[in-house]
Amino acid sequence: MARILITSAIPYINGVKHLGNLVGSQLPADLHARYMRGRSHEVLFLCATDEHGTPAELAAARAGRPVADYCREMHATQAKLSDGFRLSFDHFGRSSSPQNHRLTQHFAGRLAEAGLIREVVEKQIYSATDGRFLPDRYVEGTCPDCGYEKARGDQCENCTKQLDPTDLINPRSAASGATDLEMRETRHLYLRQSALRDRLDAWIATKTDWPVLTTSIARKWLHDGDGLRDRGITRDLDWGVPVKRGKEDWPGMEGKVFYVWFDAPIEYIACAAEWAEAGGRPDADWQRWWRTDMGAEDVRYVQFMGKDNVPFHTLGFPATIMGAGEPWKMVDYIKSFNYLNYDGGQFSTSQGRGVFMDQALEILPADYWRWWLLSHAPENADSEFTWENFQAGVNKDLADVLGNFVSRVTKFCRAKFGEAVPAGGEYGPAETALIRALAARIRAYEAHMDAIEVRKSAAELRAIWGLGNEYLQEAAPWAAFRDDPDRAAVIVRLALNLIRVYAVLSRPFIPDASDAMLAAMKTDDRGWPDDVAGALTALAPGHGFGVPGPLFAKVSDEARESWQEKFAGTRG
Ligand code: B3M
Ligand code: ZN
Repeated sequence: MARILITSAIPYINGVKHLGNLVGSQLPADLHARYMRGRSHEVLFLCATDEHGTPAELAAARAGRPVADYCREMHATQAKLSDGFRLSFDHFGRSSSPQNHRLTQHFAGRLAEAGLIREVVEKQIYSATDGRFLPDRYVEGTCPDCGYEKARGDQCENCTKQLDPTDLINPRSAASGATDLEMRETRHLYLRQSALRDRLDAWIATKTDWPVLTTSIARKWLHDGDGLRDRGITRDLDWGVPVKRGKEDWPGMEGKVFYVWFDAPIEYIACAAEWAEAGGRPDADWQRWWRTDMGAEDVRYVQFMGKDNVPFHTLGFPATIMGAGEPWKMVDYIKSFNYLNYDGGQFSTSQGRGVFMDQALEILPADYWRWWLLSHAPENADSEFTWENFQAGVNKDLADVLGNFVSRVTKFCRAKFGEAVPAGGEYGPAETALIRALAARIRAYEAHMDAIEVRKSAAELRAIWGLGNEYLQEAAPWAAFRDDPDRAAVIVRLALNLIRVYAVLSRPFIPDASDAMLAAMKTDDRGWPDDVAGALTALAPGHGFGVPGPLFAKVSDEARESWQEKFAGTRG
């Protein structure tokens, strides 16, 4: 039995996530966690909300709420949606937790002691009216390129030009509209990533098994000119982790907080501490996942994220850990994803374009989304959500293949033999052939799941479901029943057992349907089919079962069209 630590990139607090966010980190992480638990490994699966930074402050201001309240409420909202999608986190934490405050300050202190932090005095925009420095997004003005009057300090939304706040014409504070802006000196901490470059390079070089998407991004930032620049890790904001050196105040840093990308990855560790505290466990319980001097040396740590987050996880966070010089667990495998597009364009949070997690669950249960998203995960390239493709995937794979199999088998057995696994006859050549074919496919499925090849796993699972239908079609128990009821009993007995095996194998993808199949088979036996022949006799003659309601309803053309229309505009 192995021990697997799994983290998903922690979603920003500033609103409900869309399906593109979901399939880029949390959902495949959940697939892996469920699979590893299904194989009897010990798993700790962590996620949290990423609560600091300008986006959080601005979202709270827009909602007219104090930022701490806004974050608390939005964390609850996101937690509820995670549950709705059956994301099986052992803990869904918060980067604003006291644990993360302490650990972030601790890491900063260690880095300072190691000589890896330097102080830099720079000029930044200050608003006397607001009594504060204004981060890029807090400055608005006219775009020098296109003349758009509401361009933000980091980018013009109209023409997409990347901007510096000082580029803006007639700059004003986005918070108050004040125009009395001036340049003032402010002091910030920089992490000397450049000093760690060789160590990072050597470390990445050992990761020969990582997806190309991950290592190519890491290498690009390591080697492209000024890629691994020293990085400012503090900001002039109110909301965040106050800048301290361990427990000590940091002279000159009063009133400043750490940059959100400094504290967010540290939350992966803090989240384990939150998990322990929430469960009344001793510190040693989380340290055995995170400290290689306290039991974590045999942990396999896997991270999931969208490609835009890769530089922070291959370089930024490892630099923090290496630089701290303490025996913290480093990541063993980084699974990254491309983007999922929406119906000919992009999903967009700022424009409310696409389907968001709350909207998705309002129209269909989680399994429909989980199956389609995972079977179309943007692994090797960007992929696209279209309603036609979604309808086709759900109707074919879930309703026609899996749902239909379960329904046909259970209804036929109830009609001819009653609601118990029928006795009589023995497995013959057709069953032996099926078992052999199944075993080959199940071993392939395991190999893809072990390798976190999400699409290939889905394709293999679909083929495994297909084998059941093909067998049923050829063995034709309804025909056999007339001349040889024992033969029909054999076929049905195998098929009923196959439903349980399907429940176990499919569980990582479609947990609710898996529950429904196990409940229909009146069993809690989630034993993995290591031995396929044995697994297909687990439900013995006489074992009761029930006919479940339809596992999946088809998506009608009318429904598809109405959703297409409903989601064509932007979110209100
Ligand atoms: N919150 C970005 C994102 O949600 C960021 C990830 C942090 S992972 C430590 O895509
Ligand atoms: Zn512009």
